Amino acid sequence: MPDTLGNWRKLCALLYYSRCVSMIMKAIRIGLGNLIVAGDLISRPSPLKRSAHAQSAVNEAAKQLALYQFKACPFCVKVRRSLHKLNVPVALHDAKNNEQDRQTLLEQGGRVKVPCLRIEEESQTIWMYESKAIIAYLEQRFATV
Ligand SMILES: N[C@@H](CCC(=O)N[C@@H](CS)C(=O)NCC(=O)O)C(=O)O
Repeated sequence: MPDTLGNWRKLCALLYYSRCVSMIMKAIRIGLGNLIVAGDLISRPSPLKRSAHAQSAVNEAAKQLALYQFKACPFCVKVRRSLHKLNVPVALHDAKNNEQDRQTLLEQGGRVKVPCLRIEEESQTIWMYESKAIIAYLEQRFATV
């Protein structure tokens, strides 16, 4: 006779074990994410200083940009750090906790991957993915203004 009760017990133990492992992994991920956010906050470089006129042009240009991001994503931290350093006040959209922002990113950007910079141009809207590409774009556009 097959040991049905024994097999059920083994299955339950396995499920319980894999749930514990996934909870521990989640806690480590959240802990690391928050550590990176805190590390960034205490080590940020001072923002670029410009004349009032130049800064006001940058502020105006920043209205055409929006960053879709997660708070504790290390790639998003890198991009936010670059925005801070370049002194570009870009609107941030939380694509993890804000359902509407998440949906907009999915429908208009094409996928829920962050960071993603929305760039409004005269004739089109560009959804730029990849932190390296975004930082290169920001540097090229704002580092010398
Ligand atoms: N190579 C990308 C990596 C970005 C990335 O892996 N982002 C994660 C969050 S930390 C994400 O959006 N994952 C969801 C997915 O890939 O679908 C970059 O540098 O921007």
